[in-house]
Amino acid sequence: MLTSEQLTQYRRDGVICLRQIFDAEWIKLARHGIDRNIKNPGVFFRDHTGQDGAGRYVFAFWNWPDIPEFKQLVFGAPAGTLAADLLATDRVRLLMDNWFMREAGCTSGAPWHHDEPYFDFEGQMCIVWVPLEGLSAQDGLTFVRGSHTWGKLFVAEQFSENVPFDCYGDAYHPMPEFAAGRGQYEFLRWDLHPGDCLAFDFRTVHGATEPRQNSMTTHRMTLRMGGDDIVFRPRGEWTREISDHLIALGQEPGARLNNPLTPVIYER
Ligand SMILES: O=C(O)CCC(=O)C(=O)O
Repeated sequence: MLTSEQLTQYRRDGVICLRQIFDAEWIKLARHGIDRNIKNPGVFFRDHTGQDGAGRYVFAFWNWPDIPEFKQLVFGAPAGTLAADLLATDRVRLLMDNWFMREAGCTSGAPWHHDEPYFDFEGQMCIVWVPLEGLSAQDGLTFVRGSHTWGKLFVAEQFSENVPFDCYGDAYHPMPEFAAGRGQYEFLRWDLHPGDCLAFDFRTVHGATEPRQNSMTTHRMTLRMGGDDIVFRPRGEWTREISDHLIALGQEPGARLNNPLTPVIYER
């Protein structure tokens, strides 16, 4: 599905912008699924609206078994095919479906982070991030080019008030002050139209910390995926709720994924 130039770019930068991958039907399904989910939020619904309360910033994950629209997106084209190319694997597992909504006027957003320390998974993983409305570069995500190759784990930040949550241990470093050292880093971001997506490595540092320009509510659907060799390794207290959930579904710590919530969604 992807050209060798695109794959080279993904491996070099840790992120790639892909144009017109998702059709109008996919976008419609994702929007309907989100609307259905908002009416019936599950246990993994999170409200990270800032203290000023100016427009909600909410997200939810692991809803695909209960939301028929999400089930269709997860098992249908093209997300799995895309991940098979990005991860150079023949079997792709869904790790998580996760949508985000930022209402008009919302002042809160994703702090600088990379996804690795939020998850109990070990191995090669990618995220496909699909905006469901057009977005200016400033309203989307900004990436630190090449940060997936730094070989460093950063403290997982809580999304609401940008304070470190209980992520501890010598392995986790403080996130660099990007605003102060802007010249040292190269940043990547894109204007996006419905149908476009950003695909990025689990280790690539990114955030949405700048003031919003968009005066309308925006939604994005993301699928987090890995190869069939992903191992489940609970990280610590800060991921306990999600680790316990997988363990209750029969997932064994230290073993390859084998639970109904993270199925194989694509096989070549
Ligand atoms: O879309 C957003 O608001 C944040 C997404 C994000 O940071 C992620 O998917 O890792």
